[in-house]
Amino acid sequence: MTEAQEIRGCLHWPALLDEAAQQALVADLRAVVAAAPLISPVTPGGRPMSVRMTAAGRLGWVSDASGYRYAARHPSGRPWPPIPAAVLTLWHRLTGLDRPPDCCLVNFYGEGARMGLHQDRDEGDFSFPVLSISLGDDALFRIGGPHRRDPTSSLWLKSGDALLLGGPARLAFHGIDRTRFGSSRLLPQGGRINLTLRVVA
Ligand code: MD3
Ligand code: FE
Repeated sequence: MTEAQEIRGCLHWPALLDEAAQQALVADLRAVVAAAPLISPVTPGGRPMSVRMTAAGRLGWVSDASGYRYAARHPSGRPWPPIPAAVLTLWHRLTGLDRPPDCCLVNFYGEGARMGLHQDRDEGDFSFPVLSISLGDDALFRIGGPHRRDPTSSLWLKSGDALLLGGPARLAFHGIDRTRFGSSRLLPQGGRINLTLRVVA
């Protein structure tokens, strides 16, 4: 395995996945999106997010007029498709955990999409890490500390990179300031996919 680098308590594996492994994941994700189409969530304030999302696994993330939460079904009423086997293998290998994640969130960043600084705290047990896998266009990731006012560090995430957020970093504020649309040729139409694997409860 390539060397991991530590930044603000996160472990970053640049270029963990080679081109063939990235292409294989994209093929798996096309099947996920066919079964559970991308949706445009709304923020708690009711504004549409620029990132489109879907999920695989026992639970996925949904948002509607009554708020946002983890749910066992896509808004279509169908259960979420299974998490691709290659994604589960990465989870077990990088976290060292025997238990599988409950959710593989799939975030899609088209041109101009971004994700504001936020904390992920809708899961039941913050002692479990979150694993992120980046595919496609470069993205400027920013991470701070447990308080919004804490200083932040930035890092470009590239296609094939993995990031493990555990320990104190699990409750750090983080976001995606921007992407370089079209910087990668992995997705023929451009864009970025980020997978986050989580234990929800
Ligand atoms: C740090 N996604 O889905 S991945 C998210 O690139 C999210 O789509 C971003 O933030 C993306 O919630 C960033 C890196 C990441 C994911 C989860 C974290 C960083 C994290 C959870 C806790 C702390
Ligand atoms: Fe997050």
